[in-house]
Amino acid sequence: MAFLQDPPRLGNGWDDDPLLREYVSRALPPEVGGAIEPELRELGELAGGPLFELQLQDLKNDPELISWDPWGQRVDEVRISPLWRQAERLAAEKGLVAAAYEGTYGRHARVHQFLLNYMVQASLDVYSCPLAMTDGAARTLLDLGNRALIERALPRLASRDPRTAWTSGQWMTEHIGGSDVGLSETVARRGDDGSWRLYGRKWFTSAVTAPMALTLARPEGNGPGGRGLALFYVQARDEGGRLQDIRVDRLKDKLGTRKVPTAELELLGTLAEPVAGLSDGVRNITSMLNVTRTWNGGGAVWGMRRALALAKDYATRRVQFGAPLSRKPLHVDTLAGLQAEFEGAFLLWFRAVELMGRREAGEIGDADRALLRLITPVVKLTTAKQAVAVTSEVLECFGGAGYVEDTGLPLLMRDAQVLPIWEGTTNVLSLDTLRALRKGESLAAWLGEVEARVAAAAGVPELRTPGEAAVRAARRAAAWLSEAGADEGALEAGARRFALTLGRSMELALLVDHAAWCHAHSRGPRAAAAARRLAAHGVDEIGVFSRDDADLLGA
Ligand code: MFK
Repeated sequence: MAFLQDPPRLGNGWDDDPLLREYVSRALPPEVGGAIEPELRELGELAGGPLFELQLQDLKNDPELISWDPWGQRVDEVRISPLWRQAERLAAEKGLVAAAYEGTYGRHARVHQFLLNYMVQASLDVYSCPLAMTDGAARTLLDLGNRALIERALPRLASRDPRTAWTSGQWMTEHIGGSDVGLSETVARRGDDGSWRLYGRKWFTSAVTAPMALTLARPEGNGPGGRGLALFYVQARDEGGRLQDIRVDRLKDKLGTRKVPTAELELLGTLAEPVAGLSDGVRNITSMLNVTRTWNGGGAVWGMRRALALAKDYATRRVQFGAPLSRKPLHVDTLAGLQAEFEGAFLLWFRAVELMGRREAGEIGDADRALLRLITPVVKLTTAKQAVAVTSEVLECFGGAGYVEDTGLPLLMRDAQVLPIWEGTTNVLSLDTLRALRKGESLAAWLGEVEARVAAAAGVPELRTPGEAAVRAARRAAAWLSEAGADEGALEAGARRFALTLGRSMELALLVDHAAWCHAHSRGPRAAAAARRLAAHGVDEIGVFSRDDADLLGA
Protein backbone atom coordinates (compact mmCIF):
# COMPACT_ATOMS: atom_id res chain seq x y z
CA MET A 1 0.00 0.00 0.00
CA ALA A 2 1.43 3.38 -1.02
CA PHE A 3 1.95 5.99 1.69
CA LEU A 4 -0.98 8.24 2.55
CA GLN A 5 -0.51 11.31 4.69
CA ASP A 6 -2.91 11.86 7.58
CA PRO A 7 -4.57 15.26 7.18
CA PRO A 8 -4.57 17.79 10.03
CA ARG A 9 -7.50 17.52 12.41
CA LEU A 10 -9.10 19.89 14.86
CA GLY A 11 -10.18 19.09 18.39
CA ASN A 12 -12.57 21.02 20.60
CA GLY A 13 -11.40 24.64 20.61
CA TRP A 14 -12.21 24.99 24.30
CA ASP A 15 -10.28 21.94 25.47
CA ASP A 16 -7.31 22.59 23.16
CA ASP A 17 -6.67 26.23 24.00
CA PRO A 18 -5.01 26.82 27.38
CA LEU A 19 -4.68 30.58 26.83
CA LEU A 20 -8.44 30.82 26.31
CA ARG A 21 -9.24 28.92 29.49
CA GLU A 22 -6.73 30.95 31.50
CA TYR A 23 -8.18 34.16 30.14
CA VAL A 24 -11.74 33.19 31.03
CA SER A 25 -10.64 32.31 34.59
CA ARG A 26 -8.68 35.53 34.96
CA ALA A 27 -10.91 38.08 33.27
CA LEU A 28 -14.40 36.99 34.28
CA PRO A 29 -15.99 36.52 37.69
CA PRO A 30 -16.26 32.77 38.43
CA GLU A 31 -20.05 32.79 38.17
CA VAL A 32 -19.90 34.32 34.66
CA GLY A 33 -17.09 32.02 33.53
CA GLY A 34 -18.97 29.00 34.87
CA ALA A 35 -22.23 30.06 33.23
CA ILE A 36 -20.76 30.52 29.75
CA GLU A 37 -18.35 27.59 29.69
CA PRO A 38 -20.94 25.07 28.38
CA GLU A 39 -21.79 27.26 25.37
CA LEU A 40 -18.12 27.90 24.62
CA ARG A 41 -17.42 24.18 24.77
CA GLU A 42 -20.44 23.44 22.56
CA LEU A 43 -19.32 25.96 19.94
CA GLY A 44 -15.77 24.58 20.15
CA GLU A 45 -17.12 21.12 19.35
CA LEU A 46 -19.18 22.38 16.41
CA ALA A 47 -16.34 24.44 14.98
CA GLY A 48 -13.80 21.63 15.17
CA GLY A 49 -16.24 18.97 13.89
CA PRO A 50 -19.24 19.34 11.58
CA LEU A 51 -18.70 22.98 10.61
CA PHE A 52 -15.06 22.37 9.73
CA GLU A 53 -16.09 19.39 7.57
CA LEU A 54 -18.73 21.47 5.81
CA GLN A 55 -16.20 24.25 5.28
CA LEU A 56 -13.90 21.82 3.47
CA GLN A 57 -16.75 20.48 1.33
CA ASP A 58 -17.83 24.03 0.55
CA LEU A 59 -14.49 25.26 -0.77
CA LYS A 60 -15.70 25.84 -4.31
CA ASN A 61 -19.17 27.19 -3.49
CA ASP A 62 -18.71 30.89 -4.06
CA PRO A 63 -21.77 33.16 -3.93
CA GLU A 64 -23.49 33.78 -7.21
CA LEU A 65 -25.28 36.81 -8.60
CA ILE A 66 -28.39 36.00 -10.62
CA SER A 67 -29.21 39.23 -12.43
CA TRP A 68 -32.20 38.05 -14.46
CA ASP A 69 -34.90 35.43 -14.05
CA PRO A 70 -35.58 33.05 -16.96
CA TRP A 71 -38.37 35.34 -18.28
CA GLY A 72 -36.33 38.49 -18.47
CA GLN A 73 -37.23 40.08 -15.18
CA ARG A 74 -34.37 41.84 -13.38
CA VAL A 75 -33.99 40.07 -10.02
CA ASP A 76 -30.44 40.71 -8.71
CA GLU A 77 -30.62 37.68 -6.47
CA VAL A 78 -27.47 36.71 -4.59
CA ARG A 79 -27.14 33.03 -3.75
CA ILE A 80 -24.87 32.37 -0.79
CA SER A 81 -22.96 29.20 0.05
CA PRO A 82 -24.52 26.30 2.03
CA LEU A 83 -22.20 27.03 4.96
CA TRP A 84 -23.28 30.67 5.01
CA ARG A 85 -26.93 29.55 5.14
CA GLN A 86 -26.13 27.52 8.24
CA ALA A 87 -24.15 30.42 9.64
CA GLU A 88 -27.15 32.74 9.32
CA ARG A 89 -29.21 30.50 11.58
CA LEU A 90 -26.41 29.69 13.99
CA ALA A 91 -25.38 33.33 14.40
CA ALA A 92 -28.87 34.29 15.51
CA GLU A 93 -29.49 31.27 17.74
CA LYS A 94 -26.13 31.49 19.51
CA GLY A 95 -26.38 35.25 19.95
CA LEU A 96 -23.17 36.11 18.09
CA VAL A 97 -24.38 39.72 17.91
CA ALA A 98 -27.26 39.60 20.40
CA ALA A 99 -25.08 38.67 23.38
CA ALA A 100 -23.66 42.21 23.35
CA TYR A 101 -27.10 43.81 23.65
CA GLU A 102 -28.99 41.60 26.09
CA GLY A 103 -27.49 42.94 29.29
CA THR A 104 -27.12 39.46 30.81
CA TYR A 105 -23.53 39.95 31.87
CA GLY A 106 -23.36 43.74 32.25
CA ARG A 107 -19.82 45.05 31.69
CA HIS A 108 -18.73 41.55 30.63
CA ALA A 109 -21.27 41.35 27.79
CA ARG A 110 -18.70 42.19 25.11
CA VAL A 111 -16.16 39.68 26.42
CA HIS A 112 -18.92 37.06 26.40
CA GLN A 113 -20.00 37.94 22.87
CA PHE A 114 -16.49 37.90 21.46
CA LEU A 115 -15.62 34.65 23.25
CA LEU A 116 -18.59 33.07 21.44
CA ASN A 117 -17.29 34.41 18.15
CA TYR A 118 -13.73 33.37 18.90
CA MET A 119 -14.93 29.80 19.36
CA VAL A 120 -16.74 29.45 16.06
CA GLN A 121 -15.90 32.08 13.46
CA ALA A 122 -12.87 30.37 11.93
CA SER A 123 -15.29 27.69 10.69
CA LEU A 124 -17.86 30.12 9.26
CA ASP A 125 -16.03 31.37 6.17
CA VAL A 126 -15.97 35.06 7.18
CA TYR A 127 -19.64 35.25 8.08
CA SER A 128 -18.05 37.56 10.67
CA CYS A 129 -18.20 40.28 8.02
CA PRO A 130 -21.99 40.76 7.95
CA LEU A 131 -22.12 40.20 11.70
CA ALA A 132 -19.50 42.91 12.28
CA MET A 133 -21.55 45.36 10.25
CA THR A 134 -24.77 44.28 11.98
CA ASP A 135 -23.16 44.89 15.34
CA GLY A 136 -21.74 48.19 14.09
CA ALA A 137 -25.15 49.32 12.84
CA ALA A 138 -26.83 48.45 16.15
CA ARG A 139 -24.17 50.34 18.10
CA THR A 140 -24.34 53.35 15.78
CA LEU A 141 -28.11 53.67 16.07
CA LEU A 142 -27.82 53.49 19.86
CA ASP A 143 -24.94 55.99 20.02
CA LEU A 144 -26.77 58.45 17.79
CA GLY A 145 -30.04 57.99 19.68
CA ASN A 146 -32.55 57.93 16.78
CA ARG A 147 -35.46 56.41 18.75
CA ALA A 148 -37.63 55.51 15.76
CA LEU A 149 -34.83 53.65 14.01
CA ILE A 150 -33.70 52.00 17.22
CA GLU A 151 -37.21 50.68 17.80
CA ARG A 152 -37.51 49.48 14.22
CA ALA A 153 -34.12 47.90 13.71
CA LEU A 154 -32.53 46.98 17.03
CA PRO A 155 -34.89 44.10 17.91
CA ARG A 156 -34.00 42.63 14.49
CA LEU A 157 -30.26 43.29 14.58
CA ALA A 158 -29.95 41.80 18.07
CA SER A 159 -32.47 38.98 17.54
CA ARG A 160 -31.88 35.36 18.49
CA ASP A 161 -34.68 34.20 16.23
CA PRO A 162 -33.43 33.34 12.73
CA ARG A 163 -36.90 34.10 11.33
CA THR A 164 -36.78 37.73 12.44
CA ALA A 165 -33.03 38.44 12.61
CA TRP A 166 -31.52 40.99 10.24
CA THR A 167 -27.99 41.65 9.20
CA SER A 168 -26.93 45.12 8.13
CA GLY A 169 -24.70 46.38 5.36
CA GLN A 170 -22.26 49.28 5.63
CA TRP A 171 -22.02 51.03 2.29
CA MET A 172 -19.21 53.50 2.47
CA THR A 173 -16.63 52.98 -0.18
CA GLU A 174 -17.06 54.69 -3.53
CA HIS A 175 -14.96 54.62 -6.66
CA ILE A 176 -13.44 58.02 -5.91
CA GLY A 177 -12.98 57.64 -2.17
CA GLY A 178 -11.65 54.41 -0.72
CA SER A 179 -9.91 55.74 2.36
CA ASP A 180 -10.90 59.37 1.76
CA VAL A 181 -14.60 58.84 2.34
CA GLY A 182 -15.27 62.58 2.35
CA LEU A 183 -14.94 62.56 -1.46
CA SER A 184 -18.13 60.47 -1.80
CA GLU A 185 -20.33 61.44 -4.76
CA THR A 186 -23.64 59.83 -3.82
CA VAL A 187 -26.34 62.49 -3.70
CA ALA A 188 -29.36 62.64 -1.39
CA ARG A 189 -32.41 64.39 -2.83
CA ARG A 190 -35.49 65.35 -0.86
CA GLY A 191 -38.82 64.85 -2.59
CA ASP A 192 -41.92 67.04 -2.31
CA ASP A 193 -43.31 64.61 0.25
CA GLY A 194 -40.24 65.18 2.45
CA SER A 195 -38.75 61.73 1.82
CA TRP A 196 -35.09 61.28 0.87
CA ARG A 197 -33.82 59.32 -2.10
CA LEU A 198 -30.20 58.37 -2.81
CA TYR A 199 -28.49 58.42 -6.22
CA GLY A 200 -24.99 57.07 -6.74
CA ARG A 201 -22.69 54.12 -6.94
CA LYS A 202 -21.19 52.17 -4.04
CA TRP A 203 -18.03 50.38 -5.09
CA PHE A 204 -17.41 47.86 -2.28
CA THR A 205 -20.50 46.82 -0.37
CA SER A 206 -19.83 43.74 1.63
CA ALA A 207 -22.57 41.17 2.20
CA VAL A 208 -25.18 42.61 -0.12
CA THR A 209 -27.71 40.10 1.23
CA ALA A 210 -28.53 42.30 4.25
CA PRO A 211 -32.08 43.70 4.54
CA MET A 212 -30.83 47.11 5.74
CA ALA A 213 -27.72 49.23 5.49
CA LEU A 214 -26.16 52.38 6.84
CA THR A 215 -24.64 54.53 4.14
CA LEU A 216 -23.35 58.01 3.39
CA ALA A 217 -24.69 60.53 0.89
CA ARG A 218 -24.42 64.28 0.34
CA PRO A 219 -27.73 66.11 0.69
CA GLU A 220 -28.11 68.43 -2.31
CA GLY A 221 -26.65 71.82 -1.56
CA ASN A 222 -24.29 70.60 1.18
CA GLY A 223 -20.61 71.49 1.12
CA PRO A 224 -17.70 69.14 0.36
CA GLY A 225 -15.87 66.68 2.61
CA GLY A 226 -17.04 64.42 5.36
CA ARG A 227 -18.96 67.20 7.09
CA GLY A 228 -21.13 67.68 4.02
CA LEU A 229 -22.13 64.03 4.00
CA ALA A 230 -25.03 62.67 6.03
CA LEU A 231 -25.56 59.21 7.47
CA PHE A 232 -28.60 57.45 6.06
CA TYR A 233 -30.54 54.34 6.97
CA VAL A 234 -31.65 52.29 3.98
CA GLN A 235 -34.31 49.60 4.08
CA ALA A 236 -32.75 47.74 1.20
CA ARG A 237 -35.41 45.10 0.61
CA ASP A 238 -39.18 44.90 0.60
CA GLU A 239 -41.21 42.33 2.53
CA GLY A 240 -40.60 39.77 -0.20
CA GLY A 241 -36.83 40.25 0.07
CA ARG A 242 -36.47 42.11 -3.24
CA LEU A 243 -34.04 45.00 -3.51
CA GLN A 244 -35.78 48.39 -3.72
CA ASP A 245 -34.39 50.82 -6.28
CA ILE A 246 -30.97 49.25 -5.97
CA ARG A 247 -29.13 47.46 -8.76
CA VAL A 248 -26.34 44.96 -8.13
CA ASP A 249 -23.87 45.53 -10.98
CA ARG A 250 -21.54 42.66 -10.14
CA LEU A 251 -19.87 40.73 -7.34
CA LYS A 252 -16.18 41.36 -6.75
CA ASP A 253 -13.71 38.69 -7.77
CA LYS A 254 -11.49 38.86 -4.66
CA LEU A 255 -8.27 37.20 -3.51
CA GLY A 256 -9.94 35.99 -0.30
CA THR A 257 -13.16 36.29 1.71
CA ARG A 258 -14.65 34.65 -1.34
CA LYS A 259 -17.86 33.56 0.40
CA VAL A 260 -18.63 37.18 1.25
CA PRO A 261 -20.81 38.54 -1.56
CA THR A 262 -19.11 41.92 -1.93
CA ALA A 263 -20.93 43.91 -4.58
CA GLU A 264 -20.91 47.04 -6.67
CA LEU A 265 -24.29 48.69 -6.22
CA GLU A 266 -26.16 51.45 -7.96
CA LEU A 267 -28.56 53.49 -5.88
CA LEU A 268 -31.34 54.49 -8.26
CA GLY A 269 -33.40 56.79 -6.07
CA THR A 270 -33.24 54.48 -3.06
CA LEU A 271 -35.55 55.51 -0.23
CA ALA A 272 -33.48 56.47 2.84
CA GLU A 273 -33.84 58.14 6.22
CA PRO A 274 -31.31 60.45 7.85
CA VAL A 275 -30.02 58.87 11.05
CA ALA A 276 -28.70 61.97 12.80
CA GLY A 277 -29.17 65.25 10.98
CA LEU A 278 -28.06 66.25 7.52
CA SER A 279 -24.31 66.65 7.95
CA ASP A 280 -21.25 65.19 9.74
CA GLY A 281 -21.75 61.81 8.11
CA VAL A 282 -18.13 60.73 8.53
CA ARG A 283 -18.10 61.54 12.21
CA ASN A 284 -21.43 59.79 12.68
CA ILE A 285 -20.35 56.57 10.97
CA THR A 286 -17.23 56.25 13.11
CA SER A 287 -19.22 54.38 15.80
CA MET A 288 -19.70 51.70 13.18
CA LEU A 289 -16.06 51.78 12.10
CA ASN A 290 -14.83 51.34 15.64
CA VAL A 291 -17.04 48.28 16.14
CA THR A 292 -16.07 46.67 12.82
CA ARG A 293 -12.39 47.39 13.51
CA THR A 294 -12.72 45.51 16.79
CA TRP A 295 -14.25 42.61 14.86
CA ASN A 296 -11.32 42.84 12.49
CA GLY A 297 -9.00 42.27 15.46
CA GLY A 298 -11.11 39.23 16.27
CA GLY A 299 -10.75 37.94 12.73
CA ALA A 300 -6.98 38.18 13.07
CA VAL A 301 -6.95 36.38 16.41
CA TRP A 302 -9.28 33.51 15.58
CA GLY A 303 -7.61 33.16 12.17
CA MET A 304 -4.19 32.77 13.79
CA ARG A 305 -5.59 30.36 16.36
CA ARG A 306 -7.11 28.15 13.65
CA ALA A 307 -3.91 28.19 11.58
CA LEU A 308 -1.80 27.23 14.59
CA ALA A 309 -4.20 24.49 15.69
CA LEU A 310 -3.92 22.89 12.27
CA ALA A 311 -0.16 23.32 12.04
CA LYS A 312 0.47 21.91 15.51
CA ASP A 313 -1.75 18.91 14.90
CA TYR A 314 -0.12 18.26 11.56
CA ALA A 315 3.33 18.42 13.13
CA THR A 316 2.44 15.33 15.19
CA ARG A 317 1.31 13.42 12.05
CA ARG A 318 3.95 14.38 9.51
CA VAL A 319 7.15 12.34 9.68
CA GLN A 320 10.21 13.69 7.85
CA PHE A 321 13.87 12.73 8.20
CA GLY A 322 13.09 10.08 10.80
CA ALA A 323 10.79 11.87 13.24
CA PRO A 324 7.48 13.74 13.44
CA LEU A 325 7.89 17.46 12.79
CA SER A 326 6.72 18.02 16.37
CA ARG A 327 10.06 16.57 17.50
CA LYS A 328 12.21 18.57 15.09
CA PRO A 329 13.83 21.48 16.94
CA LEU A 330 13.66 23.92 14.04
CA HIS A 331 10.00 23.20 13.32
CA VAL A 332 9.15 23.51 17.01
CA ASP A 333 11.08 26.77 17.19
CA THR A 334 9.12 28.12 14.22
CA LEU A 335 5.77 27.21 15.77
CA ALA A 336 6.84 28.71 19.12
CA GLY A 337 7.43 32.09 17.51
CA LEU A 338 3.99 32.00 15.90
CA GLN A 339 2.32 30.99 19.18
CA ALA A 340 3.94 33.94 20.99
CA GLU A 341 2.67 36.38 18.36
CA PHE A 342 -0.81 34.87 18.63
CA GLU A 343 -0.86 35.09 22.45
CA GLY A 344 0.11 38.78 22.40
CA ALA A 345 -2.57 39.52 19.80
CA PHE A 346 -5.22 37.59 21.77
CA LEU A 347 -4.61 39.61 24.93
CA LEU A 348 -4.42 42.95 23.14
CA TRP A 349 -7.70 42.30 21.34
CA PHE A 350 -9.49 41.22 24.48
CA ARG A 351 -8.23 44.30 26.31
CA ALA A 352 -10.03 46.42 23.71
CA VAL A 353 -13.11 44.22 24.05
CA GLU A 354 -13.12 44.66 27.84
CA LEU A 355 -12.96 48.46 27.51
CA MET A 356 -15.71 48.43 24.91
CA GLY A 357 -17.96 46.43 27.25
CA ARG A 358 -17.31 48.82 30.10
CA ARG A 359 -18.09 51.84 27.95
CA GLU A 360 -21.36 50.35 26.78
CA ALA A 361 -22.32 49.40 30.34
CA GLY A 362 -21.63 53.00 31.41
CA GLU A 363 -18.80 51.87 33.70
CA ILE A 364 -15.81 53.66 32.26
CA GLY A 365 -13.79 56.64 33.44
CA ASP A 366 -12.23 59.34 31.27
CA ALA A 367 -8.76 57.76 31.13
CA ASP A 368 -10.11 54.38 30.00
CA ARG A 369 -12.44 56.05 27.50
CA ALA A 370 -9.41 57.74 25.95
CA LEU A 371 -7.55 54.43 26.05
CA LEU A 372 -10.42 52.74 24.20
CA ARG A 373 -10.33 55.37 21.46
CA LEU A 374 -6.58 54.78 21.01
CA ILE A 375 -6.52 51.02 21.39
CA THR A 376 -9.17 50.45 18.70
CA PRO A 377 -7.04 51.44 15.67
CA VAL A 378 -3.92 50.02 17.34
CA VAL A 379 -5.51 46.59 17.80
CA LYS A 380 -6.79 46.60 14.25
CA LEU A 381 -3.50 47.46 12.60
CA THR A 382 -1.21 45.42 14.88
CA THR A 383 -3.15 42.15 14.87
CA ALA A 384 -3.89 42.30 11.15
CA LYS A 385 -0.18 42.43 10.32
CA GLN A 386 0.49 39.58 12.73
CA ALA A 387 -2.26 37.48 11.14
CA VAL A 388 -0.79 37.88 7.66
CA ALA A 389 2.69 36.92 8.88
CA VAL A 390 1.50 34.00 11.01
CA THR A 391 -0.80 32.47 8.39
CA SER A 392 1.86 32.80 5.70
CA GLU A 393 4.33 30.95 7.91
CA VAL A 394 1.72 28.32 8.77
CA LEU A 395 1.24 27.51 5.10
CA GLU A 396 4.97 26.88 4.92
CA CYS A 397 4.66 24.49 7.89
CA PHE A 398 2.69 22.21 5.54
CA GLY A 399 5.21 22.33 2.72
CA GLY A 400 3.59 21.96 -0.70
CA ALA A 401 0.25 20.88 0.82
CA GLY A 402 -0.11 24.39 2.23
CA TYR A 403 -0.12 25.73 -1.33
CA VAL A 404 -2.74 23.37 -2.70
CA GLU A 405 -6.31 24.62 -2.79
CA ASP A 406 -8.28 21.51 -1.89
CA THR A 407 -6.48 21.12 1.44
CA GLY A 408 -8.35 24.29 2.48
CA LEU A 409 -5.08 25.69 3.80
CA PRO A 410 -4.51 28.58 1.33
CA LEU A 411 -7.80 29.99 2.60
CA LEU A 412 -6.13 30.78 5.92
CA MET A 413 -3.73 33.18 4.28
CA ARG A 414 -6.10 34.66 1.72
CA ASP A 415 -8.68 35.45 4.37
CA ALA A 416 -6.00 37.00 6.58
CA GLN A 417 -4.69 39.23 3.80
CA VAL A 418 -7.87 41.30 3.82
CA LEU A 419 -7.47 42.20 7.47
CA PRO A 420 -4.89 44.98 6.99
CA ILE A 421 -6.86 46.31 4.01
CA TRP A 422 -10.57 46.60 4.73
CA GLU A 423 -11.91 48.77 7.53
CA GLY A 424 -8.96 51.10 6.95
CA THR A 425 -5.48 50.15 5.76
CA THR A 426 -2.53 50.00 8.15
CA ASN A 427 -1.45 53.50 7.11
CA VAL A 428 -4.95 54.97 7.49
CA LEU A 429 -5.24 53.35 10.91
CA SER A 430 -1.79 54.65 11.88
CA LEU A 431 -2.97 58.16 11.07
CA ASP A 432 -6.13 57.48 13.06
CA THR A 433 -3.86 56.64 16.01
CA LEU A 434 -2.39 60.15 15.76
CA ARG A 435 -5.90 61.59 15.38
CA ALA A 436 -6.97 59.84 18.58
CA LEU A 437 -3.97 61.25 20.44
CA ARG A 438 -4.76 64.79 19.32
CA LYS A 439 -8.18 64.49 20.91
CA GLY A 440 -7.28 63.26 24.36
CA GLU A 441 -4.83 62.34 27.06
CA SER A 442 -4.71 58.76 25.88
CA LEU A 443 -0.92 58.46 25.60
CA ALA A 444 -0.59 59.04 29.34
CA ALA A 445 -3.29 56.41 29.90
CA TRP A 446 -1.46 54.05 27.53
CA LEU A 447 1.89 54.43 29.29
CA GLY A 448 0.17 54.09 32.65
CA GLU A 449 -1.40 50.82 31.57
CA VAL A 450 1.84 49.37 30.19
CA GLU A 451 3.70 50.30 33.38
CA ALA A 452 0.97 48.98 35.68
CA ARG A 453 0.75 45.66 33.84
CA VAL A 454 4.49 45.19 34.08
CA ALA A 455 4.58 46.27 37.74
CA ALA A 456 1.99 43.57 38.52
CA ALA A 457 4.63 41.00 37.56
CA ALA A 458 7.41 42.51 39.71
CA GLY A 459 7.51 39.46 41.98
CA VAL A 460 8.34 37.05 39.15
CA PRO A 461 12.06 37.33 38.28
CA GLU A 462 11.84 35.57 34.91
CA LEU A 463 9.37 38.22 33.71
CA ARG A 464 11.65 41.13 34.51
CA THR A 465 13.44 41.26 31.15
CA PRO A 466 10.32 41.10 28.96
CA GLY A 467 8.59 43.59 31.27
CA GLU A 468 11.46 46.05 30.92
CA ALA A 469 11.38 45.65 27.14
CA ALA A 470 7.67 46.54 27.07
CA VAL A 471 8.09 49.67 29.18
CA ARG A 472 11.22 50.75 27.30
CA ALA A 473 9.47 50.47 23.92
CA ALA A 474 6.33 52.30 25.04
CA ARG A 475 8.44 55.14 26.48
CA ARG A 476 10.51 55.31 23.30
CA ALA A 477 7.32 55.69 21.28
CA ALA A 478 6.22 58.53 23.56
CA ALA A 479 9.66 60.19 23.24
CA TRP A 480 9.51 59.90 19.44
CA LEU A 481 6.12 61.59 19.44
CA SER A 482 7.31 64.53 21.47
CA GLU A 483 10.50 64.85 19.36
CA ALA A 484 8.42 64.93 16.18
CA GLY A 485 6.41 67.71 17.84
CA ALA A 486 4.52 69.78 15.32
CA ASP A 487 6.44 68.48 12.29
CA GLU A 488 3.47 67.03 10.40
CA GLY A 489 5.67 65.38 7.77
CA ALA A 490 7.77 63.58 10.37
CA LEU A 491 4.67 62.52 12.29
CA GLU A 492 3.00 61.12 9.21
CA ALA A 493 6.11 59.35 7.94
CA GLY A 494 6.69 57.63 11.28
CA ALA A 495 3.06 56.98 12.21
CA ARG A 496 3.03 53.28 11.34
CA ARG A 497 6.19 52.48 13.29
CA PHE A 498 4.83 54.49 16.20
CA ALA A 499 1.44 52.74 16.19
CA LEU A 500 3.00 49.28 15.86
CA THR A 501 5.33 50.02 18.76
CA LEU A 502 2.34 51.01 20.88
CA GLY A 503 0.56 47.81 19.87
CA ARG A 504 3.44 45.44 20.35
CA SER A 505 4.60 46.95 23.63
CA MET A 506 1.06 46.72 25.02
CA GLU A 507 0.84 43.10 23.85
CA LEU A 508 4.03 42.32 25.71
CA ALA A 509 2.92 44.14 28.87
CA LEU A 510 -0.40 42.26 28.85
CA LEU A 511 1.42 38.99 28.29
CA VAL A 512 3.79 39.70 31.20
CA ASP A 513 0.81 40.45 33.44
CA HIS A 514 -1.00 37.34 32.25
CA ALA A 515 2.10 35.21 32.83
CA ALA A 516 2.38 36.56 36.39
CA TRP A 517 -1.25 35.55 36.97
CA CYS A 518 -0.52 32.08 35.57
CA HIS A 519 2.50 31.85 37.89
CA ALA A 520 0.38 32.81 40.92
CA HIS A 521 -2.40 30.39 39.97
CA SER A 522 -0.23 27.37 39.15
CA ARG A 523 -1.17 27.47 35.48
CA GLY A 524 2.28 26.52 34.27
CA PRO A 525 5.13 28.38 32.52
CA ARG A 526 3.75 28.63 28.94
CA ALA A 527 2.61 32.26 29.16
CA ALA A 528 5.98 33.34 30.58
CA ALA A 529 7.67 31.59 27.67
CA ALA A 530 5.37 33.47 25.28
CA ALA A 531 6.33 36.78 26.92
CA ARG A 532 10.03 36.02 26.62
CA ARG A 533 9.63 34.97 23.02
CA LEU A 534 7.62 38.05 22.04
CA ALA A 535 10.26 40.23 23.70
CA ALA A 536 12.96 38.39 21.75
CA HIS A 537 11.10 39.10 18.49
CA GLY A 538 11.24 42.78 19.38
CA VAL A 539 8.43 45.17 20.17
CA ASP A 540 10.16 48.47 19.40
CA GLU A 541 9.71 49.43 15.76
CA ILE A 542 10.70 53.08 16.06
CA GLY A 543 14.27 52.76 14.76
CA VAL A 544 16.11 55.55 12.94
CA PHE A 545 14.61 56.26 9.54
CA SER A 546 15.66 59.15 7.36
CA ARG A 547 12.97 61.08 5.48
CA ASP A 548 15.52 61.98 2.79
CA ASP A 549 16.27 58.30 2.24
CA ALA A 550 12.54 57.61 2.08
CA ASP A 551 12.17 60.28 -0.62
CA LEU A 552 15.04 58.74 -2.58
CA LEU A 553 13.65 55.22 -2.31
CA GLY A 554 9.89 55.58 -2.15
CA ALA A 555 9.19 58.21 -4.78
C1 MFK B 1 -13.63 39.91 10.62
C2 MFK B 1 -14.70 40.86 10.18
C3 MFK B 1 -14.25 42.24 10.00
C4 MFK B 1 -15.27 43.27 9.56
C5 MFK B 1 -15.54 43.33 8.11
C6 MFK B 1 -16.33 44.50 7.61
C7 MFK B 1 -16.21 44.65 6.12
C8 MFK B 1 -16.70 45.96 5.61
C9 MFK B 1 -15.97 46.40 4.38
C10 MFK B 1 -15.92 47.89 4.33
O1 MFK B 1 -16.87 48.59 4.40
S1 MFK B 1 -14.39 48.52 4.20
C11 MFK B 1 -14.64 50.28 4.24
C12 MFK B 1 -13.94 50.78 5.35
N1 MFK B 1 -13.55 52.16 5.11
C13 MFK B 1 -12.84 52.77 6.03
O2 MFK B 1 -12.53 52.23 7.06
C14 MFK B 1 -12.48 54.20 5.75
C15 MFK B 1 -11.05 54.45 6.04
N2 MFK B 1 -10.82 55.90 6.20
C16 MFK B 1 -10.81 56.46 7.44
O3 MFK B 1 -11.05 55.81 8.45
C17 MFK B 1 -10.49 57.91 7.50
O4 MFK B 1 -9.67 58.10 8.63
C18 MFK B 1 -11.74 58.78 7.61
C19 MFK B 1 -12.68 58.51 6.48
C20 MFK B 1 -12.49 58.59 8.92
C21 MFK B 1 -11.18 60.22 7.54
O5 MFK B 1 -12.11 61.10 7.01
P1 MFK B 1 -12.01 62.66 7.23
O6 MFK B 1 -13.16 63.27 6.53
O7 MFK B 1 -10.65 63.18 6.91
O8 MFK B 1 -12.25 62.69 8.80
P2 MFK B 1 -11.87 63.77 9.90
O9 MFK B 1 -12.28 65.14 9.44
O10 MFK B 1 -10.49 63.59 10.38
O11 MFK B 1 -12.84 63.28 11.05
C22 MFK B 1 -14.21 63.60 11.06
C23 MFK B 1 -14.64 63.48 12.53
O12 MFK B 1 -14.70 62.07 12.84
C24 MFK B 1 -13.68 64.09 13.51
O13 MFK B 1 -14.45 64.50 14.63
P3 MFK B 1 -14.84 66.07 14.83
O14 MFK B 1 -15.69 66.41 13.65
O15 MFK B 1 -15.55 66.08 16.13
O16 MFK B 1 -13.54 66.81 14.85
C25 MFK B 1 -12.82 62.91 13.92
O17 MFK B 1 -12.21 63.09 15.17
C26 MFK B 1 -13.86 61.82 13.96
N3 MFK B 1 -13.27 60.47 13.77
C27 MFK B 1 -12.59 60.04 12.70
N4 MFK B 1 -12.26 58.74 12.86
C28 MFK B 1 -12.75 58.39 14.08
C29 MFK B 1 -13.40 59.49 14.65
N5 MFK B 1 -14.01 59.44 15.84
C30 MFK B 1 -13.96 58.28 16.49
N6 MFK B 1 -13.36 57.18 16.01
C31 MFK B 1 -12.75 57.18 14.81
N7 MFK B 1 -12.17 56.08 14.34
